[in-house]
Amino acid sequence: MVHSQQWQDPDAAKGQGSNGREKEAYQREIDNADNTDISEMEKKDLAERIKDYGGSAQPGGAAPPGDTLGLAIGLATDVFKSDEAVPLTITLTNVSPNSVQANTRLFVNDGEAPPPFREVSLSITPMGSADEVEFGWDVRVGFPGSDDFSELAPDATAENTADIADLYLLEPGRYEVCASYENTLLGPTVFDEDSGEFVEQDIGAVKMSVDSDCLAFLIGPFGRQGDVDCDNDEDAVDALQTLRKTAGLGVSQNAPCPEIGSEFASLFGDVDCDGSVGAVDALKLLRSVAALSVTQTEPCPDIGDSLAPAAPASQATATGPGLPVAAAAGLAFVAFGLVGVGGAYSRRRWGDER
Ligand SMILES: [Ca+2]
Ligand SMILES: [Ca+2]
Repeated sequence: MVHSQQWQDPDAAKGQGSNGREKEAYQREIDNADNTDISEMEKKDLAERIKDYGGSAQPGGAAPPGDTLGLAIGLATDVFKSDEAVPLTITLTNVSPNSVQANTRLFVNDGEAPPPFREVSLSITPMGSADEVEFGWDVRVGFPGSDDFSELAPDATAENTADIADLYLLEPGRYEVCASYENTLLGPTVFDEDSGEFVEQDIGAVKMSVDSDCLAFLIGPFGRQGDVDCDNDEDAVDALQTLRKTAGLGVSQNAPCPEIGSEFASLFGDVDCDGSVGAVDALKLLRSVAALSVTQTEPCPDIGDSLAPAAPASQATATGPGLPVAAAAGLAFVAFGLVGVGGAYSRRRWGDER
């Protein structure tokens, strides 16, 4: 059994807890190493992973934990189409009065990965649900190296942008996203050729964890035909908002909500699907409220019907044979398009060709 499969037995996984699950998964890879082409060096890397796993951030480092680093997240807008990227900006700020050494790689990984391999983990939950959205990848990133640590002057920031539509199994809907930063290392972990081991260098980096505030966003098409103010009903207020929009007046909506007339499930608010949003749409909303007939240009979702498409092709978590973890020199697999801060971002789906 390989690492990724270990995660796929929900009952076993639940019983074990995430720490035990991870630890066992890594141990399993070492145990299986004799049957694979994992080298001694890679075995050591795995052993290091186990050693470093399981700690939430311990106090220590040059600066005391708390009020040293601040974490913020940002989105350029709060409404996205289902085929669009959702670039989340993650900003780490030195909020202390002193310069600090910080792990500024800001690698976004599954919250169940060992701490050295996830400076940033996200919690994304559908509104009104407690179930977190699943992380869509099985990532192997190495320890943060020399380029991944930076000295941050007071108020200085490090930033990374991650496409959360790519990283997470998001479907059309409303979500809330919150981020956590965690660093458990005193400095970069580098491969020492003399000893043949990975060595954690103590540069007094800040060991701490910190959470960001949360943001709401919407992936669409989503919502219901005619509910132009996104308050989950189609009524005279929606007709009024449509008229206000048509008259160039301000519109009150329940955010996140697409702008009326924006290209979103055809034109948002175009309840008769004739290609424009206007007073006729408001009238038809009122007719619908009064249970009168409404003419539409078909195909067109009826007023009150869901604007969400049929289940989108969601990204499956790939499975495959266990592949050797990063070799010492690289600690990196196939580079991908996220903007990293001072370090190689890399990831791979299990089973992908290198
Ligand atoms: Ca409404
Ligand atoms: Ca119309």
